[in-house]
Amino acid sequence: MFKKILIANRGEIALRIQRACREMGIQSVVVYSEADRDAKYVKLADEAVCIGPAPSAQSYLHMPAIISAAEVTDAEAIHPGYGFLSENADFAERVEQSGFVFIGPTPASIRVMGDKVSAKQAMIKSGVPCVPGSEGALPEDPKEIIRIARSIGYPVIIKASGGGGGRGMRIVHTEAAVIHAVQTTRTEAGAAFGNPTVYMEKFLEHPRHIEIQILADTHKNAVWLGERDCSMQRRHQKIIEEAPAPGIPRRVIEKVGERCAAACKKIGYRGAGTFEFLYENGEFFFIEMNTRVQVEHPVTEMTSGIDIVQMQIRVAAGEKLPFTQRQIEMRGHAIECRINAEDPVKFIPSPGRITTWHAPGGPGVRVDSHIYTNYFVPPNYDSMIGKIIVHGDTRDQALARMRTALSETVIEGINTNIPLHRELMVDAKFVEGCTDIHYLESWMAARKR
Ligand code: MV4
Repeated sequence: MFKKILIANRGEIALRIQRACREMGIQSVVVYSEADRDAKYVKLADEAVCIGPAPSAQSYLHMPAIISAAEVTDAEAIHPGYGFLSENADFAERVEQSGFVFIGPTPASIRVMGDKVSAKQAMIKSGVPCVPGSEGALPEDPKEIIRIARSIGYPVIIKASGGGGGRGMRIVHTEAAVIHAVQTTRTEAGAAFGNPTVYMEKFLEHPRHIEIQILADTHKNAVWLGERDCSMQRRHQKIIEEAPAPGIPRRVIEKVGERCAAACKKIGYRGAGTFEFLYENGEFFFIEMNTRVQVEHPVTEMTSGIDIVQMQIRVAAGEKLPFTQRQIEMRGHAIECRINAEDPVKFIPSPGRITTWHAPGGPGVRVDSHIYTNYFVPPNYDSMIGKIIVHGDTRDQALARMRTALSETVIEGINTNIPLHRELMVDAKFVEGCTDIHYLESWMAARKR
């Protein structure tokens, strides 16, 4: 096992990774920008290295500074967390070329999944069900494009191969609009991602966003740890996640979960990963794979009892997964609310000093956050300041625990989205379960009037 790991991230996930290291007897080195000098994860770390000024481009995204920090502190491995450089294949490659272990998949896997056309092709080959669409990239010939769109049937969606997470997409309802839409998406994708390749899919109108968590080692073992329902989102920012997904038959999930684990073995995937699906009318359709630990990993940790971050570290060190699929037992129900420093109605970021912080507690309550009383939330980064995660025997119990947890939580000095979460936890449709990806935005539009 590693003696020392460098954590190339900030905020709650830097703290989360550090906790895993401490529990495993591994020394942790953190890196921080000038804006994060007083951060809790910096104070608690064994070692800390300042890597530059506040802007991410000059700190958390600055590869030479991070690799130098690993060199001067004699770290053996680098954990990228989520966001920043976590899905940058060039970074993973530079980490390995500098003699460190990248705690994540191989650069080749990251590259395949980063290109959405090649990711989809890998999934089709591995037997993972995908959204019906163009076989690979769209051709140049307008006649061919029209033919493909007709065979899929309208509405269709044009997506950039270099996009993902909701960037570079365009919905097309009629044949009259398709060529122009393809051209515009190509031009935008070329400018935004340096890759004008686009592909086409059937546009699903009311899907849910369900994802499958997997873990794989370098000894040909791969398991899936159930699913998460992440449909409650606004502008591609998830705010609530839960496991299991309410109302989906177990046999349907099991079939897709087994396919994901089999695909990992087939492509030689290592580490933690997430298969994202759209779920509509009882069917799963793969859209993208994330090759990092995700913000919402705690809901799976609560239902599986497995520490996903520790497993990432263990498989990166070459260890075998310490369990087989049969030994994994999912129990109860978990819900996560992401706490953002923002206006609960207008969503404008609300950085500043936290004057009061009372964390919730009690049975089945977990708080993953780096905040403290007197902490200054810097304006330079994502507005997420923590997550409240609850676990219960049933969804009803988890909901009750989340309502209690939210009622106990006090954050003063800045605005947060806690009032929004309090409303959603008693919303009849959410409580019923099975709300789709458009629910939150329509709910907000209806509330405004
Ligand atoms: C789709 C779709 C409907 N049909 N693909 C948005 C994020 C990116 N990961 C893929 N996305 C979508 N792809 C087809 N064929 C609808 C979305 C989508 C969405 C997906 C997941 C979660 C939230 C979303 C919000 C709007 C659109």
